[in-house]
Amino acid sequence: MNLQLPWRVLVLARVLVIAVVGATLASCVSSRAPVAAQSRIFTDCEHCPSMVVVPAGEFTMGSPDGEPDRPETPIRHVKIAYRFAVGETAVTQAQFARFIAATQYQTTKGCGIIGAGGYHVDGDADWRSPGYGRPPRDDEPVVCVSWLDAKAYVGWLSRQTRHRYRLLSESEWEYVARAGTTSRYVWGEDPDGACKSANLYDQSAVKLAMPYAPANCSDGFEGVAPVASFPPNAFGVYDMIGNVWQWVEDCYLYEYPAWPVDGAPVEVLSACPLRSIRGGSWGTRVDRLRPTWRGRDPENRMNILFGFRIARDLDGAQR
Ligand SMILES: [Ca+2]
Repeated sequence: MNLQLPWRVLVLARVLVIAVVGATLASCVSSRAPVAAQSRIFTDCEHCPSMVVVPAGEFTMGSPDGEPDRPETPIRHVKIAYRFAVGETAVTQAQFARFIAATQYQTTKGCGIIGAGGYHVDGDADWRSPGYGRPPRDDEPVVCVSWLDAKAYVGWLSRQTRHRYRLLSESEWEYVARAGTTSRYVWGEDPDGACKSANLYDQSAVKLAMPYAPANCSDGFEGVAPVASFPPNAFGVYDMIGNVWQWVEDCYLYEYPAWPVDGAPVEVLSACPLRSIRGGSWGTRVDRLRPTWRGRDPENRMNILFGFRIARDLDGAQR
């Protein structure tokens, strides 16, 4: 399938985002002292996700190692000239449950799960019952949530805190995942080195009998792991790679467009058929845990391996 979108589907000018969002949030953000100004890690309310301040910076995005139908090119230089905050972990089951309780937001049922015979959609599965064969733990990342559900969550959190919460852009995600590394994997060049850094499809999980080879190491988790079960990266952020895939803001384009390269997300003026999702998961083979690998799925798709991570603007920025 050719996923390349016609160029009449123009990338939205960021000014549109500023116009829409700024109208509602500018006064709120500018009237409050930035919580993160003196702190590298902060929360905006008692039950809000813990946020890590990530510095401005630049990096090389992309790789020549993409699969035939999944390019990670053209490789380009991205300069993120602003600091921002990113969720220290993926959004947890308990954090998402609080959102549901406060809003009565309705997710839909029908989630892709892993069972006998591989993947199938379970019509009764949802974030409360994601097909683990047991209830999910409060400190596990919420899964069986769509991109639309993730957007609803950050909208609610923004209204609650009067700060602008959002999803990461795809380039911000890769910048945070790399955290200054330049190797093929964030842990180095050796795929067998994965298990000290990430929960993936490994020797602990051979019973899953996925249709590809497990990594040649043991991370100790057959399925999902509680958040922050593995060491943080150099930015102090946990689980950017592995455990659950993380929805990002961007509309997926088959190859990267020439613009934006300033940290802004790729948006299109028409309906977006696929959203980018990053990081790999406990059911993912190791070569897809490279920080440049790009997943893409419809924005209403739910999967036992799909969760999300949030971001927040700082310094009055409204991206
Ligand atoms: Ca594992």
